[in-house]
Amino acid sequence: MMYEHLLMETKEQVAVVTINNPKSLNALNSATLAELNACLAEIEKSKDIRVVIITGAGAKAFVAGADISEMVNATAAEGRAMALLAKEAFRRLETMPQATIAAVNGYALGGGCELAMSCDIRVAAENAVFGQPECGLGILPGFGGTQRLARLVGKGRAKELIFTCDKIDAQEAYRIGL
Ligand code: DAK
Repeated sequence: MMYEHLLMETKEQVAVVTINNPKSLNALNSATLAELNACLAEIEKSKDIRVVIITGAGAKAFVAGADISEMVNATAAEGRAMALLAKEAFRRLETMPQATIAAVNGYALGGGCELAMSCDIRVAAENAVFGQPECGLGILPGFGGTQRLARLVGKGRAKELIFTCDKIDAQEAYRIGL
C-alpha cells in the first residue's frame, strides 16, 4: 500500500514504519493518523511480520506532537474525532500481536511521546527529547498520555511532567523509566 504521510519498509520479519512529515517535525495530522491506523491494521493481519519499529523521518524529530495548525481551528467535535482516531491507532499498536519498538530519534512531544509510550519498548537516541507540553497550549494530553505516562513513571512524575510542560532528555527519560 502507498501512503502520503508514512514510509513502510519490510525486511525479513521486521516492518519499519516512518512518520514522514519532516517539514512539521512529523506532526500528526488527521490524515497521518488515519494512515497509521490503516497501516497497523494491515500489519496486524500479517503472519510474516513479527516486529514493528516506529520512527520519524529526518534527523530532528520522532514526532513533535499532534498537528497544532490543524487543531487550532478545530471545533470540539473535530477535536474529539481526532483524539478518537489517535486512540484507535495507538491502542492497535499497544495490543497488536507483533512486538513494537519506538525508535525515538529526536523530539517526542505531546502526541509523539504518547505514540512512543504505546509501543512495547522505547529506544532513544542521544538527541531524544520527551515531554507532554499540552498544558502550555491550554489543553490536556488527549491521546492516552495521562494514563500511559503514569503507568510507566508513576503518578507523581507523570503529573509533574504534564503540569510543568518540562522537556526531558534521553538520560533523564531513562532514569525515570520512560
Ligand atoms: N504541529 C505543527 N507543526 C509543528 C509542530 C506541531 N506539533 N511542531 C513543529 N512544527 C513545525 C513548526 O511550526 C515549523 O514549521 P515552519 O515554521 O517551518 O512552517 C517546523 O515544524 C519546524 O519547527 P521549529 O522551527 O519550531 O523548530 P525548532 O527546532 O525551533 O523547535 C520544537 C522544535 C519541537 C521545540 C518546536 O517546534 C515545538 O515546540 N513544537 C511544538 C511542540 C508541541 O507543543 N507539541 C505538542 C502538541 S499538542 C486533544 C488533546 C490534546 C491534543 C490533541 C487532542 N483532545 C482532547 C481532543 C494535543 C496533542 C499534542 O500533541
